[in-house]
Amino acid sequence: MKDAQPRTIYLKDYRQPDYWIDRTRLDVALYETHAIVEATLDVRLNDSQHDANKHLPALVLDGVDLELEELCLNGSVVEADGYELVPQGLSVPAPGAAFELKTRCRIEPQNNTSLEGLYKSNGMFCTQCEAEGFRKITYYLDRPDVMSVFDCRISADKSLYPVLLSNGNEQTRGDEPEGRHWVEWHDPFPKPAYLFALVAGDLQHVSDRFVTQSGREVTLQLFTEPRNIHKCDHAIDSLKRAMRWDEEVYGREYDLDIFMIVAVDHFNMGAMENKGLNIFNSSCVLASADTATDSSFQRIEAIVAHEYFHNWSGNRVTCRDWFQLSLKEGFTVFRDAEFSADMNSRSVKRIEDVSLLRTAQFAEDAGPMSHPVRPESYMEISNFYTLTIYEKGAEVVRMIHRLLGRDRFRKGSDLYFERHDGEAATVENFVAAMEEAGDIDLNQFRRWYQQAGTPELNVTDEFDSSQGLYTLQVTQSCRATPGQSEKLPLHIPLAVGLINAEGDDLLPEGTRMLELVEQTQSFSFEGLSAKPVPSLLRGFSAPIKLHYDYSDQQLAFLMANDSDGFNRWDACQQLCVRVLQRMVSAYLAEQPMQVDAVLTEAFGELLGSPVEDPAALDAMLALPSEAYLAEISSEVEVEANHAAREALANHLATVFAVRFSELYQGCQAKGPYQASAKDIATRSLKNAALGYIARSADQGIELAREQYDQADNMTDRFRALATLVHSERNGSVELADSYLDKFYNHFKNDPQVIELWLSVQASCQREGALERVQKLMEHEAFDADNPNKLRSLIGVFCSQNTTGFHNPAGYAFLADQVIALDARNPQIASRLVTPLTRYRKYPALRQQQMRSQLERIFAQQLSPDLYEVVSKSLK
Ligand code: B3K
Ligand code: ZN
Repeated sequence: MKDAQPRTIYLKDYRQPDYWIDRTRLDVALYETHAIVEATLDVRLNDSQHDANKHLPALVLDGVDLELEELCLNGSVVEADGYELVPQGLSVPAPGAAFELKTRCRIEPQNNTSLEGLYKSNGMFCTQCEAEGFRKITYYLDRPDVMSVFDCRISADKSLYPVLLSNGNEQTRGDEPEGRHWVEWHDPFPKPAYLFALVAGDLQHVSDRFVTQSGREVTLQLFTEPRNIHKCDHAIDSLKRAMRWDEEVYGREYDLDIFMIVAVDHFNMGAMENKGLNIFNSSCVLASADTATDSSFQRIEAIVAHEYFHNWSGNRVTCRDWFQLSLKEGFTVFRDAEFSADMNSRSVKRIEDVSLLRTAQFAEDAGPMSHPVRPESYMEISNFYTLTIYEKGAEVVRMIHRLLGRDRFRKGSDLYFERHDGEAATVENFVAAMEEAGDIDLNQFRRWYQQAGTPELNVTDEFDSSQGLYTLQVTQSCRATPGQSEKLPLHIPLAVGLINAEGDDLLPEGTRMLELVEQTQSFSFEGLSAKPVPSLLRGFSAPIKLHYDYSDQQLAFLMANDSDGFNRWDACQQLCVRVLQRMVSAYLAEQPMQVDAVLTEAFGELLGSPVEDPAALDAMLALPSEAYLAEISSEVEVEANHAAREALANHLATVFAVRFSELYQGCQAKGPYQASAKDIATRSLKNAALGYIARSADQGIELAREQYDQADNMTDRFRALATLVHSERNGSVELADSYLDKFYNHFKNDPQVIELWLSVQASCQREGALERVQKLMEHEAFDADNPNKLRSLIGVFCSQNTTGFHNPAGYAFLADQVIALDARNPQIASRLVTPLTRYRKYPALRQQQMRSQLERIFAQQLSPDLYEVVSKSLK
C-alpha cells in the first residue's frame, strides 16, 4: 500500500529534475532472507533549473519499502539527523553542486509479491523496474529523463545462483568466502533506471551469434531453468529475424556485444526491454511444437521482436516522462506489427490487430478509464500500459506512415533517431521529425495524441448519372469522454475504392487516400457510368467507427469481390453482425431466431469456391465475438448475444456440414510440424472446420477425439480438447472431463501448457461455470501468486465466459478476488477488475449489481492502482 488517496500527476506540471545522476554504481548482495543494495551516485546540479542566487535545493530521491542502513556524502557517513526520510523518499541537503551520494539499503526480495522491483520467481532473483520499480531497489531519481551510466556488481551464493546477469557487458568476476561469488557488469549507454535489470539463478542458456550489417559480431543468449532448455530455438530464430529486419527496414543496428533474454515464470506483463538484458514472461518466449500452440509461436515472434526493437525506440531514444509512454510503445507496436506482417500474412495480421482494437481498445475508449494516446494526467502510471497507449498509439503512427508513404516515413524515423539518440524525448519530438522530413503539415494531426475517444464517420453518397459524378459526403464526430467534452475535427486518412457491378476496381490507382480534415467534407469522383459500391476505410486506414448504409446484398457483394483483403473480411463481419443483431432482437421478443438467406448464400459462395487463401477463409469463418457484439451494443444483452452467436454457428454447421468435412480432410498436414505462416493457416482452417463439424454431428466429437490422440503438435491437440470441452452434444461432458484429465496428467509439469488447460475450462459456458472455476482455484495447478495463472483462470472467466460471469455470484466472485489480490499484486488486481468497470453498458439490474461490487471494493483500503480504476469507474 503506498497511499490511501493517491495524488494526480499532471503533464502540465512537468519540469526537469533539480539534479542529474551521471553515474550509478550498484553493489547488490543477495541472500535468502534479504538483499543489501549499496548505491553510489555521482550527482550533479541541473544548472538550467537553478537560480544561481539561491541556495542549492535538497536532493529528493524516490524510495519505497527500503530500510536505509547508511548514508554517506562525499565519502563521509551522515548521521540520521543530517537527512530526512519523507513519504516514499529521502531528502538530502546537497553539499555542493556536484557530489557523491552513497546509500546502503536492506530489502526483502523474497517477500516482494508485487513483482515490481527485485523479487524472486521459482528460486531465481529477477527485476522489473518499468515504470517505477527501481525505487523499490534503492533511493534514486526514478524518472525516465534522468539517464545514467550504470555499473552493477552482483554477489550471491555460487551453487544456488551460478548465473549473475545485469545490463551491458560483463567486466570481471571472482569468488568470495562462504561459497559466494560475484560478477561485475558495465553498461556504456546512459539509461534511465527503468531499464536497469538484474538476474541471479541456476539457469542454463542457449547461445547463438548475429553479425550486424557493419560486420560486428553479437552474442545472443537465452537463459531458462534447465527443464525448458529445449524450448528456446524459436525465440532465438525470431530474434535474428528481428535484428535483420530492423537493419533493412529502419537502418538500425544493435549496439552492445551481447544480447540476453531471460525467461521468468512470474511476470506481470509479457516482457521487458531492459538494455541488453530483456526479461520475458516464460509464456512469451518458450515454445516447442508439442507444448505451444501456433498462436503462441506467433506471439513469441512478435514479442521478441517488439522488445528488441525497443533498443532503438525506447532505449537509445527514451521517454522524457511517462505521459510520453506511447512515444516508445505506439511506435514499437507499429514496428513489430509491420515485422509480423512481413514474416507472415499481412492481411491476417491486420485482421487480428483490428479485431483487438475494435473489441478491446474501443471499449476502453468508451469506458471510465478513457484517455488520449498522450494522457494529461494519471494517478498510477502502471494503469496506463493500456490498449490506447499501445494499440491506438500504433494506429496513430500507422496513419503517419500512410500520410507520408514508406520513403518519407523512413526519412522521418532516421531524423528522429539521429536527432534524439541518447535523449529522453517527447511525442512532439517524434511528430516534428516526421513533419520536417516528410515535408507535411501535421498540425491538425497532433490532435490524435490529445483527444480521447473513438471518432465516428458517417458516410453518405450520391450519383449524378447525367454527369457521371459520384460524391461521398463524410461527417466526423466523437463522443465526449471523461474530462473532454469538446472534440475538434481530426485529420483522418480514409482509404477508399470504388467497385463496379462486375466486382472490378474503378479508380485507376485501385485505392485512393482521401484526407478528411473538416467536420463535413465531400469527395467527388468523375467519369463513372453507373453508381459504384464504395469500399470504405480499406485496410482500416484509421482507428475509427465508420457508418455507411450498405444493403445486406452490398455487403455480400463486397465480401466476395473487394480487392482489399481486409475489407472482404470486414464486409463478412458486418454482415454477420447485422444478422446476429436481428437474431438478438428475435430472441428478446421470444420469437424464433432466423438466419437471413443472404448470409447463408454468401457463406455458400465463400465455401463453394476452391480455397486459395486458407488464412483469409479461416478469418471469415470466425464469427464476431461476444465481446465485439457487446462493444457495439448500446445495452449488452448477454444471454441473447450468446444464444444468437451459437445459433448462427450451428446453422452454418448444419447447412455446410459436407463442405466442412471436405475442408477438414483437405487441410490435413503433409510432413512434420512447422510454425510457418502457410502451415499455421491450414491448421487453423482445419480446426475451424472441426469446430463446425462437432456442432452438427456426433461424428465430429469422434473426430476431435481422434485428432487429440494422434496429434503431433499442441495446436491440434489443444483445439481438439477445446472442441470437446465446448461441445454441447449429449455425452460430451464426460468425454471432455476424461480428456481434460488426460491432458493434465500428461502436461502437469509444464506451466505454459497448464495455462491453456485452465483457460479452456474458464471459458466453457456450460452450466456451473463459476463453481468449476472456484474448484480449479483449489487445484494444485493453480498459483494465486502467478499472474499467468490468474489471467488464464479468473481473467478468462470474467472476460470471455459471458453467461458464467454475468450474475450476482460472478460479480461477487471477481470483487473477492480483486480485494484479496490487491494487497499482494496491485498491478494485476487493477487489471482484473476491468469487466466490473464496464457496468454502464448493461441493463439496469446488472448495472446496479456490478456497481455495488465496485462500491464494496472501494470501501477497502486500496492500492493507488486499484483506487484509480475503481474511483474513476464510480464517478
Ligand atoms: N515496456 C514493457 C512494459 C512494462 C510494464 C510496466 N508495468 C513491455 C513492453 O511494452 O515492451
Ligand atoms: Zn513495449
